Amino acid sequence: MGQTLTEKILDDHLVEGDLQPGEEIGIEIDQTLSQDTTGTMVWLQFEALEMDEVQTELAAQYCDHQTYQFDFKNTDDHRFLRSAAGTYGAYFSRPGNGICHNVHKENFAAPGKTLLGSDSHTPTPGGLGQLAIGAGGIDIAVAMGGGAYYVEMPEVVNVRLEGELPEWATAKDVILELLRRLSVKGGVGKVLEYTGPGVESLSVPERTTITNMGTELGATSSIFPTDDRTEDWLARFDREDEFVDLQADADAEYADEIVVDLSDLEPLIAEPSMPDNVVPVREVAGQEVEQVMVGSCTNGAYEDVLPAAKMLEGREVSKHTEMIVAPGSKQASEMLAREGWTAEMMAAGVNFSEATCGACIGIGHVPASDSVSLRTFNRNFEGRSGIEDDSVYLCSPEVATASAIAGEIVDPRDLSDDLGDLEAPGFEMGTSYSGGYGAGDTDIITPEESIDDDLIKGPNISSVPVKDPLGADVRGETLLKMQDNITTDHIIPATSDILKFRSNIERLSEFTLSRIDDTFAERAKAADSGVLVAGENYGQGSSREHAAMCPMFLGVESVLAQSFARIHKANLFNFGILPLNIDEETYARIEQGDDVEVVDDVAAAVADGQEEFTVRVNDDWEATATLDASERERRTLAAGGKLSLTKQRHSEGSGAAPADD
Ligand code: MIC
Ligand code: SF4
Repeated sequence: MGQTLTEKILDDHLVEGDLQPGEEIGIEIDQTLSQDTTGTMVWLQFEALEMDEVQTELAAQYCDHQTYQFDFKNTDDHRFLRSAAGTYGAYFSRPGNGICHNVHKENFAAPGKTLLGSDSHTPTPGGLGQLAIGAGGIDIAVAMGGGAYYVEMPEVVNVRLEGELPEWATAKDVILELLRRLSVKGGVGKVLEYTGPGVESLSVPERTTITNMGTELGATSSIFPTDDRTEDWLARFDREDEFVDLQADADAEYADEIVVDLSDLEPLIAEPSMPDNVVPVREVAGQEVEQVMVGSCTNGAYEDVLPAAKMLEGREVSKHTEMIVAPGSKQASEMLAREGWTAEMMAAGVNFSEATCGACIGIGHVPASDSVSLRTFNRNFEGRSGIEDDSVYLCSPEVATASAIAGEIVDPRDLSDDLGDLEAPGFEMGTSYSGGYGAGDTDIITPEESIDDDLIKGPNISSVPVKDPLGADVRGETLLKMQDNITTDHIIPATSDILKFRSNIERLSEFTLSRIDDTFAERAKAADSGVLVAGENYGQGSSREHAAMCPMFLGVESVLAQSFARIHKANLFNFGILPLNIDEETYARIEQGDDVEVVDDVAAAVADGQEEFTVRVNDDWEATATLDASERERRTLAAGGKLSLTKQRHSEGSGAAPADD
């Protein structure tokens, strides 16, 4: 039987296990990436592993989320990251050089290689045939140390693209259509592999918009085959020698097939406050829009901004609306500037931001109260923009720009009818990226160019908390009962007032779950130990391991949920928190404040491979909860987390870090 493209790449990198869906596999990692808000923990954990240098083919450290450096703590983080990259042999991309996914795609992403990144949108370069996966920081640290990455073998789903996009429909509408059909948990445990005749009609930047936002489906990764367009993309960066022809076998078998006829698509929009609240733009047209933002790792390429620039040529942004363009990389900014598009857009009333994540997580350009903000980003979780009760819509640059011109949400087809002379800009590749455009080179410090040979830690950079091994008793108050689809933005918000403590867990933990209940941290500390209860898809969204570290620091012993998001579940194991699955009935019955006890000798049961646990509530009623964990995850949990396990092995003298098998 033939193989899917995903299976081929996994097979090439397999160090443990079989490629059977649901089985745990270990794979070798060729490249890693980390960014500023997860990177400090990555390098502190790498330091704790006591390795001299990075072992992967390539490791890259970006500074992209908090580049405005409002506080010295951010600047200290950036300096620490530069020093760590230099000390241990990683590439360092300076603050302002762009968003990790965009800069990685331009400079390092390579077909057929594996990439592990401490950011959930790491799958972006799947658009050029790289198998890229997002994970928690300690998993990146272990991979940098030469350790395998362990993940449940995903089901590979064939997303067959047919036809071609009609005028005004875009790659963003392809992924919004999938979100509309599958929901934010529809991709959990899956890799979405794109095939079919529609693939060749999409350029690499369009493909990467789709793979980037596959994360919103909860997918482990998303990937396209390679072709002339991939080769052409690499050649634009003088990297054509990295091209590899990659296709699934003709007789490959997929777990499922989804057909998307591109020619049926129309401009779509995700309404507040979930990326899967997708409707045709025409259904919500007419609402006044106060803010429009074009950019982010989803739609921040030069080619994504170009349609906006063309649409604005000779026109103006409405007086009702502020329009901000935040290109995804400095290289994209430089190209737009040199080709005159920046000036054109400025004349139309657009403001430019540096190439940063920024507003995507509420750092700058926070919307006004009671206002609509239209963004080309990938997430619109409530409050993420920096104001509670926000109204953030997600759409393509074309819809965003048309709405900026109209001052209200509008389907660009209707605006072009109104204006008479507004043509669909189409999707055009940039003329040349290399030679002439310097940002790619000047803002990346290679390991050879490093100016550091020691770590520089500012006063806010503390150490990584380590938990004690799992004990026999897991018992405590239900500190919080939450609904479905709780995001890591709920657990540890990323807004600027909070983000500056990412390197200081004691301070950061004070904000744990504050978006749901601002008394949580205090109550958890007072209770000393406790559990959390949640519905489906607990921990969706970002890869931030802080969402496990902080609850652990506050004494949370277990999370009882109907289901978990993939990266967050791995992070719970990595920080020694017991993730138990409960059924709908148990979820409905447990109340906040209830006393929950896992009846068995938990440490022994976890180590023995026990799957079913009895949970006693208020010494009154009992229910069964299940632990779905591999042997390796059980060992990690029993030790109190991955770092504890590694340290334990060190002190027993059983091999050097990274201990992971
Ligand atoms: C996000 O988009 O939520 C983030 C901020 O990029 C996170 C990483 C983080 O929390 O630092 C992610 O996607 O993993
Ligand atoms: Fe940055 Fe937003 Fe992309 Fe996350 S989703 S990497 S915050 S631009």
